[in-house]
Amino acid sequence: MMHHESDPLRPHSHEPNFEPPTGEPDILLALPGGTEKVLRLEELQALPRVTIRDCYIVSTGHGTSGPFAFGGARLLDLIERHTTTPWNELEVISADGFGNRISRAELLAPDPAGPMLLSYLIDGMPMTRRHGLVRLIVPSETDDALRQVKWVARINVLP
Ligand SMILES: Nc1nc2c(c(=O)[nH]1)N[C@H]1C(S)=C(S)[C@@H](COP(=O)(O)O)O[C@H]1N2
Ligand SMILES: [Mo]
Repeated sequence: MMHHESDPLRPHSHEPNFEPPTGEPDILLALPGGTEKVLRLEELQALPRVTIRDCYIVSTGHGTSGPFAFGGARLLDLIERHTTTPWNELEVISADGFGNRISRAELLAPDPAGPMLLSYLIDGMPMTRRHGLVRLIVPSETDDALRQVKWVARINVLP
């Protein structure tokens, strides 16, 4: 029988976690070639702040919440600030092992709904760890919240 590997970062059905798995919002950025940088919240806050209004978190299990205005740094701004070598794909992985794969093409051509954010503000207020600090916001995703990754802990930049 054929064995199929499943990609843990590919959207799949999932019961969301509600308890923050760890305390600190630091993000480990792993760059092509092996360099790793620890990003503190202050570094996200120093990048241009973008707000995306009318975002809904649509859960197949526990209903829809929102609308929220999510504020934060553009994911593309952060990557471009820290990377000079060419790259093709990002893996955005949470502290509870949830994740999202993002292609360079997708990041360079933002959806009309808005660019992907590393969000640390919700409705103009600091996001709490319980809310997901730091949360990936993918405005184009309106189905099942599988890309709205809470507790981002690691970003792998792949060639
Ligand atoms: N880190 C992490 N992010 C996650 C999940 C999770 O389990 N862990 N669940 C996803 C799913 S399936 C849903 S429906 C939403 C729930 O978001 P909420 O807690 O803001 O309602 O978070 C998404 N992001
Ligand atoms: Mo979900």
